[in-house]
Amino acid sequence: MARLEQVITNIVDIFLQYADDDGKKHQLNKEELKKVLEKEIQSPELKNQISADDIGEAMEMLDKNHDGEVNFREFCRCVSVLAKCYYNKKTGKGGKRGKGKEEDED
Ligand SMILES: [Ca+2]
Ligand SMILES: [Ca+2]
Repeated sequence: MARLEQVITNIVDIFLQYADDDGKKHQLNKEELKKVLEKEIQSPELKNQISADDIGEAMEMLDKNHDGEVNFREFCRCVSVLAKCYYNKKTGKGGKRGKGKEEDED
């Protein structure tokens, strides 16, 4: 499979694997979110981006529609925040400001 296709299928597969584990299907509750962040993200730098050490805080940040769970759309936003963090690190852009916020101005 092409690399980008692998990324896409991985994102969907990872989400569904954890989201369908318990409670509502296709929704990550707090426990499920905790497992994803524990098992699928290792780098402390990335964990910090989404406050992964404090599951309540991470949930609050990711749960944009405030229904107490993380749906696929919210999960994608999370992946995109992490990708941006890695991109900024690699290109030396961004710096410390704008923690997880969606600012694109330079
Ligand atoms: Ca669930
Ligand atoms: Ca939600």
